[in-house]
Amino acid sequence: AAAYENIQVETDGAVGIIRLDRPKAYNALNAALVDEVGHALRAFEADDTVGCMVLTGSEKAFAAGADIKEMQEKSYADVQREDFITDDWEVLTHCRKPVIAAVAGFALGGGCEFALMCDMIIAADTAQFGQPEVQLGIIPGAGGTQRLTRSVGKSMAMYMCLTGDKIDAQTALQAGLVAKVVPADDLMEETLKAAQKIAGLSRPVVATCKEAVNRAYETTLSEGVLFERRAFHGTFALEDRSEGMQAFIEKRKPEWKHR
Ligand code: CO8
Repeated sequence: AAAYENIQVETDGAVGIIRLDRPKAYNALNAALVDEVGHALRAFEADDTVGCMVLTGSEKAFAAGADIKEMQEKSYADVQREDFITDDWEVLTHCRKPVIAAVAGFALGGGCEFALMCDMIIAADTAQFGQPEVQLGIIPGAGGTQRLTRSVGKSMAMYMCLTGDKIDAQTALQAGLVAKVVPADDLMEETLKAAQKIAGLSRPVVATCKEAVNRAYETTLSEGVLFERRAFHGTFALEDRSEGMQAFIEKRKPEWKHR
């Protein structure tokens, strides 16, 4: 396995787990850490034994945002030239296998944005989400004004982005930012349960389903519905589709071929 300095990587059955691990800085997302996450994601993406991924942090923090000490020295020309730092970060949004963010503690700034790039968020009751960028004289730069707004709607997004106030896990649940809130001690167990369930399904069906949901963010309703219908039709070409329905009728568990 590759040697990483800012993350830990392991597998649990068919689930690939990436744990952000920069405890000195609440997992602040410096370039090295983001680069390592990209590397680990690509490795799991290419690994046929992996069907779903989990991105998590520590008990205290998912991530406290981009590394402020690293950003502090940069000029406009620097960030513009580097296209700071979208390319590396957006790796998360390109992968075809589902990624679940398991969030405990702080998910602030780029940390909240990183979680929003995942396909769903499961939160510990200790989770706190926020976009505190305005307090640093900047605005969110990795989806905090865009993905967050689509996730929680205008009023809550404006509230979070303009005040910088954190919201707790229950508020995040009510707002639709997270799919589920669980006791902090159960975070990994509950997240892995969902991840294992996904990883146990037919791979092409899961990938097609994720692709279809994501179209909802990129296109009009009628185009999205058409995309969905064709993708749905496409599943009828799979042996796994026959098997899934056959198993239901025979009252047994399906045995997916494409795993
Ligand atoms: N960057 C660098 N270091 C950090 C960060 C950070 N984001 N957050 C915490 N740290 C460091 C602190 O500097 C401190 O280091 P040291 O011990 O060397 O002084 C250590 O972590 C512990 O922090 P605190 O002493 O502050 O701990 P507290 O428990 O008092 O507070 C908080 C914890 C609430 C997490 C607090 O540290 C905090 O508010 N952190 C900053 C949160 C923040 O503003 N995040 C947004 C950053 S900006 C951003 O993310 C923009 C993203 C744009 C993406 C661009 C991509 C295109």
